[in-house]
Amino acid sequence: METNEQTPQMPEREVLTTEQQIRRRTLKAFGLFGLASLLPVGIWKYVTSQPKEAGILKPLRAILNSNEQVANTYFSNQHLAPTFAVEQAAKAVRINGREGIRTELDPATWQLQIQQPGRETMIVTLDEIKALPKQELVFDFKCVEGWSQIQHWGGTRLADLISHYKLGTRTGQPAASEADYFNYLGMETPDKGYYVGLDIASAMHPQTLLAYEMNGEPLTGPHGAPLRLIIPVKYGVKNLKRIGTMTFADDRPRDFWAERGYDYHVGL
Ligand SMILES: Nc1nc2c(c(=O)[nH]1)N[C@H]1C(S)=C(S)[C@@H](COP(=O)(O)O)O[C@H]1N2
Ligand SMILES: [Mo]
Repeated sequence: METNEQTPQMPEREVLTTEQQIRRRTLKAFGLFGLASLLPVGIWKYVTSQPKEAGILKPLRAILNSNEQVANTYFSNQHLAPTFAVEQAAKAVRINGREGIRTELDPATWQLQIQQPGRETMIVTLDEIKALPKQELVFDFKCVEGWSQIQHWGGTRLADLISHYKLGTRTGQPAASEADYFNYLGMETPDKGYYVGLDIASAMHPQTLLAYEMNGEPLTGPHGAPLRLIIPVKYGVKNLKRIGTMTFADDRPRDFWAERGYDYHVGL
């Protein structure tokens, strides 16, 4: 959302009743059943009529495949955002929201700090993140203000970082099941000026990226250099620019716009 210096403002958005929220969450919890209820009938038929490969429907498998063993195969949150051809992506990408990114940042000294209960803070560099499998994504980025734009991002899947570094499990070992993961992942800018909380299933979603490129070029400062979150299952607000820290937790992490009265999940 567009904000001014002192008082961040956010326009009205659809407010769900508690009943609607529970219904949505229940649908999501049921995974593919939830998917069935959200997709147009034709698309659902297409997905279910595809042959299975290793127990996972092929169109979904195509998204999950990577050199890394993707831990998100445990998760039922498989509602996929539609994707587009690279040529359809906007050249002039909108810039919106500058909380936590107004100060200068030296990309050379930037490091990602990863915090997990009961474990020492882990440091990961941009080069290490770039060494993970690269994923590109062209999708319709939606802001709660009401605008949307087809955008082209490149980076690594957050799920790949999590499985590669064996992050986010209470055991500190690779996940044996979905239940091993902490419930939430919080992210903050290095100056703590902007922060978001994510349910772990959304964080592990196969389209959730730690992006370091936009339109095939390194990220620019206003778009969140050196590393930002791209999470198509959420509205723009959760797509935190300039990630400084990631913190796994069982309690809900703080969230900038939820603190200002908006729905915590802002899911799509
Ligand atoms: N650090 C930071 N990240 C942020 C915001 C912000 O104010 N500060 N605004 C959010 C909102 S509301 C939107 S719509 C998107 C916009 O991303 P863009 O500027 O790349 O278009 O960033 C999100 N991430
Ligand atoms: Mo936004």
